[in-house]
Amino acid sequence: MIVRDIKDIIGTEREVEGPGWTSRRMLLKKDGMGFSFHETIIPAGAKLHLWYKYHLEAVYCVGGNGSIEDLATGETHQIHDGVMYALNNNDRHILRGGTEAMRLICSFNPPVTGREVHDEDGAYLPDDS
Ligand code: 9YT
Repeated sequence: MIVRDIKDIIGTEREVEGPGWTSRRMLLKKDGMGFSFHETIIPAGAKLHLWYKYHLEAVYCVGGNGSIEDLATGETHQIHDGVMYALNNNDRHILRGGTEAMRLICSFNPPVTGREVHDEDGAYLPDDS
């Protein structure tokens, strides 16, 4: 069994930051679950162009607010505590922070391996190990 407290992840190599996001990677590929599991913080007012070409991602909001724009349809969905979105078609999207920091629980399949950050398209590169 794996039991981890977010307090023991903050400030370690499992905490990764990029422009407009901080990701605390509670489960990685090496943990052997077949998916990775993160807490992600998106500050108020952030704007992220994302396109996980090589991963599927599910995201569940547990605090704060923001929105996601589906670039295939132009639709924008509001995000707040209790809302989940799943990028089941490797969907290109814009994630926007709202009026207060969003706290998101995210899972990636295949799992993120460590310290991935977004490339110029907003993707994490595939794991070729
Ligand atoms: C929601 C989202 O994709 N934010 C960017 C960071 C990512 N969730 C991660 O690596 O935790």
